Amino acid sequence: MLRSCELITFAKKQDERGVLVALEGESHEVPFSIERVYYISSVPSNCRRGFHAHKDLEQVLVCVCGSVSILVDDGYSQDTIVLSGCDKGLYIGPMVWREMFSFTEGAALVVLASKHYDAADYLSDYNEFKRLVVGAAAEEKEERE
Ligand code: T46
Repeated sequence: MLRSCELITFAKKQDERGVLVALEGESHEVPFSIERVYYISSVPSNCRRGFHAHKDLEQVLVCVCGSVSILVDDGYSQDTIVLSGCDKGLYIGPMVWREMFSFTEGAALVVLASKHYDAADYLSDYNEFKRLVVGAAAEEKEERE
C-alpha cells in the first residue's frame, strides 16, 4: 500500500438485529475532523470516476454496499484496492491520484472528507500532478542536504 493510503478495519457492533458501524472524526478510524460527507451510487459497471488528486484534502472511503475497485497512485507507484464491507475504510491522504471503477450493481460509496468542497483543491491533469509530486520531493531533498 502507498505511504499516504491505509486500509482501516472498523469495529462492528453486531448482534441478532444486524450490524452497526460508528465512525468518529479525529479517531483511529478517521484521523481528521469530518467536515463533509458525500456518497456515490448508481454507477454503471463500465464507468470510471475520479481521475484527480487533491492538494490538501484527506478522505476515508467506505463502500457500505457492494464493492468498488480503487486505483491509488502517488506519482511513483500504484495500488488497486477492492473495497467492500461496511467495516473497511480506505484512507487517502493529499497528493494521491485516484480512480474508482468496477462498481457492482447497487454499490454505494460513502466518503468522509476533512474539508468542505473546494474545486481549487483538485488536480485533474495527471502531468501537472506528477510535476508537483516530483517538485515537492526535490524541495524536501534540498532541505535535508
Ligand atoms: C474524490 C472521489 C473519491 C459537489 O458539488 N460537492 C462535493 O462535495 C463533491 C464531492 C462533488 N460535487 C460536484 C462536483 C461535480 O460537479 O459533484 C459533481 C461530481 O463530482 P466529481 O466528478 O468530482 O466526482 P468523482 O466521483 O469523480 O470524485 C469524487 C470527489 O469529487 C473526489 O473528491 O476523491 O469522489
